[in-house]
Amino acid sequence: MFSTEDSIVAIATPPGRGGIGIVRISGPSANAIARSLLQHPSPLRARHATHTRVIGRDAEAPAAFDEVVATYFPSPHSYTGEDVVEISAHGSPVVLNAIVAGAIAAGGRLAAPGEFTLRAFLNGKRDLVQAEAVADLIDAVTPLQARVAFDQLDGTLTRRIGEIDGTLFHLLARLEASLDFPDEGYHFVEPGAAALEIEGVIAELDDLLASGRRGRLVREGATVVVIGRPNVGKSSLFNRLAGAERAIVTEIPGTTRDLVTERIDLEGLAITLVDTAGARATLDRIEHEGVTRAAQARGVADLLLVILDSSEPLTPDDERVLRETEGQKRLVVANKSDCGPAGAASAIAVSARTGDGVDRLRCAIRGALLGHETMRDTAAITNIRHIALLEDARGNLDAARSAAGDAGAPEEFVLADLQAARARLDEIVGTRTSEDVLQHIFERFCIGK
Ligand SMILES: Nc1nc2c(ncn2[C@@H]2O[C@H](COP(=O)(O)OP(=O)(O)OP(=O)(O)O)[C@@H](O)[C@H]2O)c(=O)[nH]1
Ligand SMILES: [Mg+2]
Repeated sequence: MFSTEDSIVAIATPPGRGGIGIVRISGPSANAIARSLLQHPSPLRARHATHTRVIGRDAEAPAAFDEVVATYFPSPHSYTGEDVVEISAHGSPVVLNAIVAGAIAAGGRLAAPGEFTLRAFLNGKRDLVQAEAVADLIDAVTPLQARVAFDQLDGTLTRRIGEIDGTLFHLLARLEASLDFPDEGYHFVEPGAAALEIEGVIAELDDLLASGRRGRLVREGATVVVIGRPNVGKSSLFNRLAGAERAIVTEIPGTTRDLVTERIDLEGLAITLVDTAGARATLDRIEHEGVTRAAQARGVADLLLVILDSSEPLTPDDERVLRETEGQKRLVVANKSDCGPAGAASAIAVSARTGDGVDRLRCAIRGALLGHETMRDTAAITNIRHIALLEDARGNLDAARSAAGDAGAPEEFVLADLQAARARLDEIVGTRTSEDVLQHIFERFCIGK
């Protein structure tokens, strides 16, 4: 299914116009295809920028249509591990499409999404974790997301998993030796010691999994929903946090009737902030629909901001909102601190009008979502596929530990469970991953990557 026999071509730069656009060609005939497009008399020098021109494919009168710089990366020292030629032309879609069309006419095939990175994986240039990190790095919307993705691209997670796998391998080897030489009356590893070692590996997996929840927040972002009774200043605070006058603010209770969303970067966290209609019983059909939508938004929130108005006593509507959200992750915010005494001691006092306390609120949001440690050197794992496989491996190790601690259980049981755990780890880095999983992973990429 994944053929690497042919040569693939695609525009590697984003769609649209720009100063420079790059067409990438990879595969056994990349060099020949490129040369048929270029007006360059001698062969391209490896890893040298060659200034030349691209020519049209009209055999009668092949006219040059742009000045380009072509770079030839012979296999295996290229992104994909194959022969690669990159042609940097002016960033005109017309020019770039003409180069791609010329490459296809010369025997190339248009690359599928992610196919360059897939080939890099298939040729052993990158493991699966690193290939997935390429997509994450390209998709990153905050600097923190980019840094975590680059860490994985750099191999941090791969090394960590390699170490864990190494420990398991060492243990397996000794257990097998004990099985192979039972008559010598000599255990290469005592069952009790094996259980302890497995325990240690479980602790490492737990450590990694604990970073996963926070890592996922960094990678996928979080939804923060602003709720409260009408007129407490939800939309005003929403606008403050968004840094733009997105939602309509008036002194009339019931102003907001729909969900208003805005993506914000909150100290590196990608947050989808949602403003909602004020919670109250209403006969107005439009407002009623807004209140229903607000309730739905509550259901999908990673964090709720429950807004109170510190210039007024709590109303029954406030009390109902507080009661209903008790079990959910929330921050209680006392707004309008500029014109009232601070409300409940546990509430965060802010003023959407003056901006007072808003920085503290930002910190509190980040803290509520991530915990207060910094992300440095910790978020090794962000991807739900990795998390699921690590959890499976942990399950296998649990079983292995029980079997190792149970004098009656045959050692083969321990071996089988340890092998199953290693297989899960292999799947993460891609040493044994089925084709449909690969297909699914690389479909996420865009063409040219
Ligand atoms: N003094 C003061 N007034 C505020 C503050 N925040 C909002 N207001 C005022 O409170 C009124 C209501 O503000 P909104 O932001 O529309 O309130 P809301 O909670 O979105 O109201 P609904 O959309 O009706 O549910 C407006 O007149 C705002 O100017 C604040 O921090 N201090
Ligand atoms: Mg509003």
